[in-house]
Amino acid sequence: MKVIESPEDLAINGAAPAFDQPLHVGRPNIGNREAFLKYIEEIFDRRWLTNNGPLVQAFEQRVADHHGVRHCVAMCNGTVALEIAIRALGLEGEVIIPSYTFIATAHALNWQAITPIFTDINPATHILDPDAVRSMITPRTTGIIGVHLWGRVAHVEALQAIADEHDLKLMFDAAHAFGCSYKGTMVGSFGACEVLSFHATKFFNTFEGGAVLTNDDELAETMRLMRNFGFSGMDNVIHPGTNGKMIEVAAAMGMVNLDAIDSMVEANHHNYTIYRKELSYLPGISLLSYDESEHNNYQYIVIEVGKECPVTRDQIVQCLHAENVLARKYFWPGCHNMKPYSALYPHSGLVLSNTQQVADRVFLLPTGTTMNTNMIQMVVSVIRVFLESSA
Ligand code: T4K
Repeated sequence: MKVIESPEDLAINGAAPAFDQPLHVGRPNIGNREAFLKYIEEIFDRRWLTNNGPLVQAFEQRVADHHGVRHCVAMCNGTVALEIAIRALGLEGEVIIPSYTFIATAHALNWQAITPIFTDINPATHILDPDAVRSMITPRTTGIIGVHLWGRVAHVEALQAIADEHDLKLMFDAAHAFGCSYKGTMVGSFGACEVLSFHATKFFNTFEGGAVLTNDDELAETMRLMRNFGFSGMDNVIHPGTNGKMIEVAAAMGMVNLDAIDSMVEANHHNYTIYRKELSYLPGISLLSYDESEHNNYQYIVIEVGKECPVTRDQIVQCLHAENVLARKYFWPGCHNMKPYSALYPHSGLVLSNTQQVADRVFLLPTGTTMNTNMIQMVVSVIRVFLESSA
């Protein structure tokens, strides 16, 4: 590995990149390969590939147990899981969501002709601000979708109080929050239901996949019907539905990754600790912290670039990309600035000043089981030398 001590060592100034191969945010964690291949052999032997197979059922039970919740309804991905949960809850009209989230939160509503009402976040926590939620309620509002962004659990109590007061449905996009807790209670039991994503880029993955967690027996049953075209036994359709089923191969990946979950969290925690130590000396650079008294998955290394920093967020990202460190500007520029929402609601930014500021100053750095201490120190050296050379 090269040494980065002065501006001439930086790739933006003509030096060779720090890394031969790109370092990705969202590099998949992969559990035991032999165990996975054994599951595949068993799937072939059984010739049962999808449609609520035995591995999907076993996987659902383990995910439900992991989160201390009655039901896990596994799906083909997190977006379809969101769509099904939204429909099963009967949401319509307007639904309040943060703009500062992955676009799927908004699209899952728009796809079903429901209007996402983009609402501002708390700039310190990056999660939906309950006071802002209150101010966005209209007679057309039917629900709120809180997002546990970066795995930091939303203001579940305040949002539930607002939902109860206004007779609204409350659910959570928990795509980032597998294995996270709030006041000791694991994600999965808040609101009417919570939606997980097991996409390849999540610290826990099933290649593609998602699930809805809920303690509501009736809601779970409805979602099980909806993910399988509304079939109740052979030739008997009793509900509108779609194809949201998880396949056996995905569940196999889930089983081996569940076996490795502690080591994956440990790797993320280790990386987070190293990043925190190394970054603490850099002016205007701060690392978003996790509450160590809760269960966290530490899957996102979220950096904020403050006013005291001599360079902009975009300049740092450009410098890192030149070194093959593919830092990401999640979730810039905010859903409200993306199509179709920027054209449909051109003025929504007027009430989203915190969202705009946060989206302009955040970037994410690589973590996960493919990163190690030396790599992190190198990434931070790049930022440090770039800042020093620009001061
Ligand atoms: N709600 C929230 C809050 C979410 O964050 C998400 C998904 C959802 C809902 C919807 O859940 P899913 O329907 O996806 O299950 C990625 C993921 O595609 C997306 O799942 C995730 N959030 C989002 C935060 O990140 P992109 O557009 O950034 O993906 P992409 O292809 O640029 O990949 C990210 C990096 O990971 C790349 O630099 C390459 C690397 N990578 C990617 C894949 C797929 C790998 O190294 N290996 C891989 O296999 O959205």
